[in-house]
Amino acid sequence: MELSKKGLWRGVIREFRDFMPAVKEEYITTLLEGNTPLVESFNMKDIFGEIRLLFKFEGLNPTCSFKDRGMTMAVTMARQDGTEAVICASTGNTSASAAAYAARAGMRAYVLIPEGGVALGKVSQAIMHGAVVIEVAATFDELLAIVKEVNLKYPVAIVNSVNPYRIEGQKSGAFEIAEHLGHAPTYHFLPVGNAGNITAYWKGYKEYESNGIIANLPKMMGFQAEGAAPIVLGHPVADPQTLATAIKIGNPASWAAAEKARDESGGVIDAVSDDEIINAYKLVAAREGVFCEPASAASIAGAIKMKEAGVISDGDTVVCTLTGHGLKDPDRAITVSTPPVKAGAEFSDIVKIMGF
Ligand code: AN7
Repeated sequence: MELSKKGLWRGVIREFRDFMPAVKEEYITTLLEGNTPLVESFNMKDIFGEIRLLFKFEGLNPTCSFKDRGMTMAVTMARQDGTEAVICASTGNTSASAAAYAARAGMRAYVLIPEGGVALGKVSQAIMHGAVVIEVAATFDELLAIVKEVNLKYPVAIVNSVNPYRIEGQKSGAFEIAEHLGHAPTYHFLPVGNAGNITAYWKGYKEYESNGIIANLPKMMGFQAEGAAPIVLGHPVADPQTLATAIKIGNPASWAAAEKARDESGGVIDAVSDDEIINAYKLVAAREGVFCEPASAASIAGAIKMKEAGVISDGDTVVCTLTGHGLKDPDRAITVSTPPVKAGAEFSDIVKIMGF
């Protein structure tokens, strides 16, 4: 038997070098992010019929969310520019990623999080990677304004998706899907919070299409949570509300770019309720063995809504980006599930519970 000759994955900057901003090799800061699975759905045909449905499972990145694709690029650039610290406001995943990549680069990280609004796993990551974690009684949007001001006045690089290098790195998700399928999907669904990811995916698809790597473009389908749906409403939401804390954002930084992605692609930005999000979150875990966090499931909830509305139909290829891992938010998983059955160490009791 021979060993596999497959090369080792080198992270998104090196793998997609021709499409990434030029950086010197010595500054590349990577945890070998990207190369995440595109998992085909088999067990949801009662809902989706003959739609080909696939999940881009971004929870399998190094810090368990899609943010790592952009963070490798943003931290690499900050390092190349000689900056010694990074800062972000975050609903959690950006802070986890910034903290990890800053640690890798030997830089300081400052992260501002809304008090009580960040899932446990994400806070634990930021702390473990040595970031200065500042919890504030404020919304994400208010914190982003503070972070922008710090960036203007002090030598600290902002690594929120207002940093254009974040978008450059994140567009690699679209490259991988295009390479995997050999074409773009008919529809691409994703959750929308600060709206960087929908912007990045659209940029990625367009770059592959204009370079002749793929011949088609998808319709971009963004879904906000009903209580945090500024783009759908057409105005900022001062006090956003949703169980999907990752997308609890009332004034997205990439608002205009997201609308452009929607309009150029002929797509939709719509909202789903928390009930629809939790239903999709439980469904994909129970039926497909894929555990994503609640915000990620807004993409699936959106696809279910669009299937019911007759927008997507048999023969379409539909990709849902599952932006973060379910283990990020164990509290929510436990809250929405049946608790474990308690039993004594008696063989007969246990087999009885098993139904024998
Ligand atoms: C799991 O970490 O904004 O529309 O500060 O963590 O690109 O903002 C997270 C966003 C979707 C929305 N799914 O993406 C942050 C943050 C998950 C997320 C989004 C986020 P964007």
